[in-house]
Amino acid sequence: MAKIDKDLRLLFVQEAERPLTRRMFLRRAGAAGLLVAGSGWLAACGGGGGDTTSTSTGGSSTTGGAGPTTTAAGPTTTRALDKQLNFYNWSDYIAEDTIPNFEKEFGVKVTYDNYSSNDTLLAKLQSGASGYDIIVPSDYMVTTMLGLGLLQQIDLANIPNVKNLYPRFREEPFDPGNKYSIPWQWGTTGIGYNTEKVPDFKPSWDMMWDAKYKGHITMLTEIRDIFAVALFRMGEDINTTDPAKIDKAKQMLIEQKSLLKHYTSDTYIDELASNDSWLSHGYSGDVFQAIGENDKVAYAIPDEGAVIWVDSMCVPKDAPHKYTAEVFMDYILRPDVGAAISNYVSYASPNQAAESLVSQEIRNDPGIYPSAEVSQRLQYIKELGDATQLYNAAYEEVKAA
Ligand code: N2P
Repeated sequence: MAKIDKDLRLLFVQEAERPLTRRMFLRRAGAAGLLVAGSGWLAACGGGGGDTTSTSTGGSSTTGGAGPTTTAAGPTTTRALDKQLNFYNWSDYIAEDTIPNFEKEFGVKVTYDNYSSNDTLLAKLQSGASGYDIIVPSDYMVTTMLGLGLLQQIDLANIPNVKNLYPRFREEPFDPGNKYSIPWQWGTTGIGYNTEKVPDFKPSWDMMWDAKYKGHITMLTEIRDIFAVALFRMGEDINTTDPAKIDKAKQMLIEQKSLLKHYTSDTYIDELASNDSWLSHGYSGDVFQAIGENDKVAYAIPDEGAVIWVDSMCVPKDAPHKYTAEVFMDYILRPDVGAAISNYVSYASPNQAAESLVSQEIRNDPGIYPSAEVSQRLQYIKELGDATQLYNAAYEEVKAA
């Protein structure tokens, strides 16, 4: 018992240095021999690690208008919150207490479901009333959804903490003035690799075509992300609309297929952590979550360039609980809530007021907050209008090959 107390104290000393992610906690607790089956203390740390879809918190699994319709008590008075909020977010992208704390403070049940690509999110929204109140598309996908009329304007009067954002996140080209979107987190898409299994690693997309590592390479599932890798490798614009270049990128991706373990956007954290995957095309924070579990894993932004992105909270056109969604967004923009998310998921925060609360280890990590020099090689994916069909068709061919 005394040994366990000492080990626990040690864990908390480490925690004071850098807030532990759930994964880091589990790894350290496991190493210290503290994982006891049925331990209530551990159970309190939350659900399982593979939170891909349909994770429901707050004991509710309702999707749709469970709460009373939002009504204004009077023209200028405070409105009532709904009892329910339906939130659809990327997997591995929230601190474990973010939702429980909101539920406790506001008396709102949150149903929390996950997706792992913008393509899945778009398909869900296009398939009709999703019942979601908040979704978190990336920059270019906000533009796509606006073009398709899938989003509704938000009322910034209900989100006074919008002032906490860094100025650049108040004037994003895809939504100047935050009329439709409130930034959640941002990052880059690079390579997570195993320094021991890939001793000759070079920061180049060529690594993802190295036949020596056949069966241990994974690529993400998002169409534009995958094509961006091939186009960077070709030295081309990742937003090209030239059919010949898209076709060449397609051929390159088809050649790569036999080397892949698989395409995945939500299992590679665990696969990197357990030495199963040695080279993973992945999102920065996800790779840093794997690094928290396995110190042989590292993250690289290839010399040819990489995608930078910002994901933002938006309200679908048909959201049943819009006002409650705005109150939730305001809560997320609190400095302590925003910092806790970054500290847990290892992504960069758009919240300037949270800056001093984000752990130094995260703030000073150039893989999470890239230097000015590296930033010059980063590019945003852009919405391409009709040319999107060229990518979608090419992707179908890659899938079928
Ligand atoms: C989290 C992935 C988030 C970022 N797993 C992709 N834009």
